Amino acid sequence: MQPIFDDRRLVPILEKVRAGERLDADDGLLLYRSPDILAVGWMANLVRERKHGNVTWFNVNRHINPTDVCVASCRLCAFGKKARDPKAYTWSLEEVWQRAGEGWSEAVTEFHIVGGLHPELTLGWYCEMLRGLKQRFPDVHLKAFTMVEIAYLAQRAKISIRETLEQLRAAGVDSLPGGGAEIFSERVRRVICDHKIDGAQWLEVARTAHRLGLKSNCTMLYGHIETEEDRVDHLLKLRALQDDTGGFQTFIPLAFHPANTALHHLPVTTGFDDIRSIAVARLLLDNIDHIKAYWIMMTPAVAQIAQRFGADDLDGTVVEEKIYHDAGATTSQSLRRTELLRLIREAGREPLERDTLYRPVQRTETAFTVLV
Ligand code: V47
Repeated sequence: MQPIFDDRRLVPILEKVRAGERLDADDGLLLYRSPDILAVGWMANLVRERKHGNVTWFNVNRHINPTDVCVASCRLCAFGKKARDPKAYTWSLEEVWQRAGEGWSEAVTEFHIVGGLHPELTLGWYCEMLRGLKQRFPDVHLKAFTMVEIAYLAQRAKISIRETLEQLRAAGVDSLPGGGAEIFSERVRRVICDHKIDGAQWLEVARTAHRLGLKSNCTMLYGHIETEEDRVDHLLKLRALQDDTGGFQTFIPLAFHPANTALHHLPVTTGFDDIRSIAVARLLLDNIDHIKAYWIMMTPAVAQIAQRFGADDLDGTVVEEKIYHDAGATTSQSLRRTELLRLIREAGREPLERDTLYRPVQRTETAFTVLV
């Protein structure tokens, strides 16, 4: 079938997509700039169905944020607090272990664990936290610590990134989430997150993790002061690293939520931009298997539509979310498994529950089995 595109400039891109050819930076810019969202989405859907057929993956997980105390003061963030802030919190180990078991009625397959850069919690403390979680929840995959947290823990422990990752893995880390990447452009990072490791360091930590055999995810924060060139540059840097390591499992575009941040004057992203971010990622990141629609960030309604614009994965039951809700998200904190199933089925897709490593999961009311 030859689709009719309103924006004829997209036809050469369609030809490349049909031939399975890699898109370049100019293609990426045009995809971000074209008003023909249906054409962009049509091509992304083609790639998505080529890779995953009619399946939409989803998972049953719980987020755990042990502390919001953070030495960095990133303008993009409403979550991090200074230790002296009366609203700041740090859970004890017992609290982490207890909360991990709360708030969910169906067996979760994943704990997603991230937090602030705490000036006093040691690598030893985090390792004990992980060992305690593994002891209490041996079947649950621990997806823990962004590249930024890993670099900070290494710096404080005065050991290499590699050694830090090895210790965390020995204590229970099974894979790494994709947060903290923001946008790699140094010009933009100086404004939105000047206390964080730079883009090259983020990529280097990811490379080290992948070399050790740890899978990770990757993200891009969009909708603040970045340009379309910055977005394309970010995606192509992720693609280049993936060519080398193959360690990224999924890409998650993250829309900037300005409320309660130092950048609160910026407007929120539009549905158009959120859908387009999914589609362009699917088209440029030809070597990353999955594109995830994170409903907390884009609302369940938009995440549902995203399944027809390039996304093949819906994350997740979540249970307790702090980072986006501190920044003004009005979505709920949790979706039940049955609600995820409904969002997927109503989009005409086949739901397939996965574990963190994208292995199908079979479950009863209270237990699950990973099909390997
Ligand atoms: O690291 C922080 C970003 C990330 C704001 O790997 C903000 O499976 C928007 O990384 N507005 C956390 N974004 C979320 C994240 C994530 C979510 C779901 C799945 C996975 C995965 C990863 O959110 C942070 C930061 O990049 N963030 N503040 C804000 N105001």
